[in-house]
Amino acid sequence: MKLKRYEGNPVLMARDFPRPVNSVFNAGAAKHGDEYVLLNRVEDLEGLSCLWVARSQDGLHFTPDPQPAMVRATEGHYATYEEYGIEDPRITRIDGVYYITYTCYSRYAPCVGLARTSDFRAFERMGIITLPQNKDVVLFPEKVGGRYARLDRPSIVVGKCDVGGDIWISYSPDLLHWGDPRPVMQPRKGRWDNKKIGAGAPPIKTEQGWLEIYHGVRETGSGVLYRLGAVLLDLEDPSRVIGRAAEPVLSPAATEDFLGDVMNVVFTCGAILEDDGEIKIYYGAADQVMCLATAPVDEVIALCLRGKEA
Ligand code: BMA
Repeated sequence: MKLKRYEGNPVLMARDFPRPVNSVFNAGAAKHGDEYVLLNRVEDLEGLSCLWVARSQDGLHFTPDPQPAMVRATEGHYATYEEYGIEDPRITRIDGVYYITYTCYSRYAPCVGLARTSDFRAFERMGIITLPQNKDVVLFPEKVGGRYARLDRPSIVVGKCDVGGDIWISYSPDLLHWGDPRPVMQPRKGRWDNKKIGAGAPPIKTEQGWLEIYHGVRETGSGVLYRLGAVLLDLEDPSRVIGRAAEPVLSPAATEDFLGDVMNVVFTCGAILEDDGEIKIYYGAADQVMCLATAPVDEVIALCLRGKEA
């Protein structure tokens, strides 16, 4: 099973934006009323990222807003954490509010911020919800066992200085204070996701379990190689892996996956499950452009169930 790349890729490029920017990639995705919304990571010409909304009626053709939605704070509380920019937003709708988890970059290394919006016009920061180094936070769209839940990826040092990371779950009464952390899954030795892994799109609820599209990284002779994988987590206890696809669902293969600032990268922060069972996975290619790939969700789930447990 492989995701099908949209033949009109890329769906967004730097030149689509109303002012000169370096790149657009790793967007969070949501359906708000009859509109598809991508909250893009847009890197400016200085190399600092902000978050910028683009809208679409069909999920294929997107128009960026005139201005970014959120730019790094340069004064006040958040300036400490956002000094080098804000990146890789994920959007989760909980009880009608869209929560955004995003990477805050600063001299203190990455940590994760939480913001919210009800309309994708006004955005409000709520707090910093991890210590550094942590990234790839995705919120579950509903409480699990009476608590909010999230996946995250605290970085760990492997060997003397190499950085790796596993996917963890933790829980919260209020989305701001998190605890009860448990490991969920690890890189697999010798395989395509052997170096580090991180949650991609927020978990999608299906009858068979929580479907999580994640990224897996392998170190190669020419640098790191980012691919997308799929895993199914237990609905009642999402710290338990039901099945993890053995092979990636998307690997760099199209020209746009190689032609950019960082070669050999496909990276997702957002996916939408349509009523007809198609899953739309939006992904950044080569840290340069935004692309789309699709698959029947049942096929992705079947691949997870065929995979060995992590
Ligand atoms: C990760 C993040 C992503 C990026 C990827 C590949 O660590 O910084 O934003 O797409 O590396 O460069």
